[in-house]
Amino acid sequence: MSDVVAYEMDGDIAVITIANPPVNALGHAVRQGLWDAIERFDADEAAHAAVILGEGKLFIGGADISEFGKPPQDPWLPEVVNRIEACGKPVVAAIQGAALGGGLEVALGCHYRVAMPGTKLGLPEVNLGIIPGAGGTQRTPRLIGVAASVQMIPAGGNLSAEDAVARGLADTLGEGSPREAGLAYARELVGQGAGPRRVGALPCPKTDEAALEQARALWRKKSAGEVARLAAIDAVEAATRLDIAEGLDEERRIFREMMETPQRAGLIHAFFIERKVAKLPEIEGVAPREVARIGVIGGGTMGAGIATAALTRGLDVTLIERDEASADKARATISKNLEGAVKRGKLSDAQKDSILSDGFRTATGYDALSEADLAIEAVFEDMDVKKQVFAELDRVMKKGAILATNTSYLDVNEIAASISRPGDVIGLHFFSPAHVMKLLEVVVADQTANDVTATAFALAKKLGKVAVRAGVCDGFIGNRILAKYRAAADRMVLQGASPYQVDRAVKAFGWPMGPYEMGDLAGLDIGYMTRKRKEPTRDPRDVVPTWADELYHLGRLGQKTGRGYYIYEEGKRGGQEDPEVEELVAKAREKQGIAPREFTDAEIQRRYMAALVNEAARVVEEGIAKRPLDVDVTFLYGYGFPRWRGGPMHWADHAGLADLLSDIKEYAEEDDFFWQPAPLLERLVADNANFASLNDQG
Ligand code: 3H9
Repeated sequence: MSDVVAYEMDGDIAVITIANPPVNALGHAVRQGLWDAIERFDADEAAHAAVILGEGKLFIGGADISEFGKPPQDPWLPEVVNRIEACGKPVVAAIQGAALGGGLEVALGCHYRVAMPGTKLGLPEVNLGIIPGAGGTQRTPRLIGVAASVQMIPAGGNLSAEDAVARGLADTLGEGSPREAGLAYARELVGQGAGPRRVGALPCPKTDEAALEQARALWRKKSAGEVARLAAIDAVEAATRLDIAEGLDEERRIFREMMETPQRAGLIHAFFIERKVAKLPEIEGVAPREVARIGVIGGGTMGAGIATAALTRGLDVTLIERDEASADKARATISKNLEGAVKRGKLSDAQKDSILSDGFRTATGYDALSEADLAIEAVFEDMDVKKQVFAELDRVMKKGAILATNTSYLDVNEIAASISRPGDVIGLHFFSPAHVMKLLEVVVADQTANDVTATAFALAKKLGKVAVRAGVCDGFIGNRILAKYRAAADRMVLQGASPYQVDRAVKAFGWPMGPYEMGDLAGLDIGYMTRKRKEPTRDPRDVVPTWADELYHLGRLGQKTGRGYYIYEEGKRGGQEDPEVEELVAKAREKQGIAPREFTDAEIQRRYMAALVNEAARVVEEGIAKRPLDVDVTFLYGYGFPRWRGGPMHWADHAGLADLLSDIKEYAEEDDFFWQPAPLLERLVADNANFASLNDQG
């Protein structure tokens, strides 16, 4: 009857199976198929109960997200769920793997739920900028109560099968296959003469003001600027004061409102690009090399972080240091990192101990890497030092091993050219702390073999990282673009904005931190060293933040010295603004004869983002990032760009490229050195196109 929904009889039980790989999403054909199957079951006198199953590893992953934004097609999911619920004979959902979003809503429309052990039952809609729209906010509190609902739904969270049964979201844990478990439960119900038990007909518990208030306070703080999480709480609250039909209408109204927000578009963009980022023609169908044993050279913060990331994911790690004392220090750092994982509940104490005793060793000579499949150097950022390390790796490593550098700006082509096997060389740019940060820039050099790139992507997956392909240039994708918008911030400060106003404005946009707070966190010595490094090639028209150099010379290096742009008091979160910094800035302006002017927060945000997007357009045009989505993923995972804005390139498309270009041209009237429009941006505006149109190119 339907390609994606099968109907068959097993004795007196109708078995309705959804087969719509990969996640049995509830696209139009599935909704229609389910509708038809339920109608048939209702009319089928030989069928005494029905079981709904999802074929494959999971029950249903939710509504079909790729249909969002397109004209809706009947029957809508809420109608399908209501139709299932209205059925005159018992309907059982047999759930395995996951029942998410609309998938759980279908299960809640069923009269009984059997969950297989290991299944996740959840409503992740808010992560996509919407709320559950097929009864999830109305039926869930009827089963698990208001407090548990406002813990789960605005978090986009889920319950394990065991938890779901304990709380009443599911009725029982299944045994055997989902089909066997569903049939057994259905037969039991038929034997008992049980009729339909409609969740919508159950009374909703009374409101729980304290739980609602607590949830609102939590999400106002945790996800400032996001609308869907708070809207989901409103929808649950509606369930407590309205009957089921009115409650479903109210949920629908809020759902539709959320569908229209740019946040929904941003979050769904983020969902798809993080799955698309690893799809690159150069590695499609290319088998990665096997990586089980890795070497890490250098046990500083970065090397120890990389080793920690690898160890926690089951890789065997040999760490090379120059002497025993440094090796012991590295071991201690790794042990502390693992201790943190134990505290966060990610590892057990016993796992930590066995990782350190079985999977990890240190050595002071390179020969220990003769059997390693891949080595990553994380030594001092100096070309000669790196070349020496690579010469050693070239000498000791087996044929087919991969030689990787964690450099954050040095020329990977030059490193590769210095050894006998440049095809095996790649950049793996981790972000600090490497065992926490999700981003990995995979820096592909001119001669890097495709299977080496494929291996880097496979390794990233194994490490739980999100890999982005980057080309070779100073700073690759992320840090190269960062340098530009940091410079735009310094220019605004020189012209009259205070660093604190810049930080505040940038945070109001949604960034987790402003550039000056970020500088304090990273250490102001890093910025100073970068300026020194770039000094020989600096254009005289470039703005130098002399006040930042002065802070460095005063030993105010940020959080680690208790003072930088901000003053940090022991035991207090965050820093206090420092009037002495304002004085240093004022002196710098005076020295250059600059009369300070006022900036609005909106102008600060606009200039900051214009500098970012303009440089990002160059990065794409030069092929450093293959597609705008690579920039978006880099900023979402490496720089804390607000996910609900989709990424800077998605934001730019939404803000309007023509407006952005006209801003840049206006800024260029006062400073045509810094504000040169990127040719790609000009071309897109001339063609009335956007960055998204470039996302399908390889
Ligand atoms: C909703 O339900 C709204 C309702 O309340 C109301 C409606 C009225 N749709 O992640 P994977 C694709 S909102 C379309 O790599 P995994 C995905 O793009 C929805 N496509 O697999 C990928 O495609 P490709 C609420 C989807 O095993 C492929 O499937 N649900 C959907 O690591 C494999 O995905 C959610 O938010 C979808 N719903 O993880 C759940 N889901 O191969 C979203 C996946 O072309 N999904 N695809 O790259 C997930 O969290 C994970 O995909 C899941 C499987 C855990 C299910």
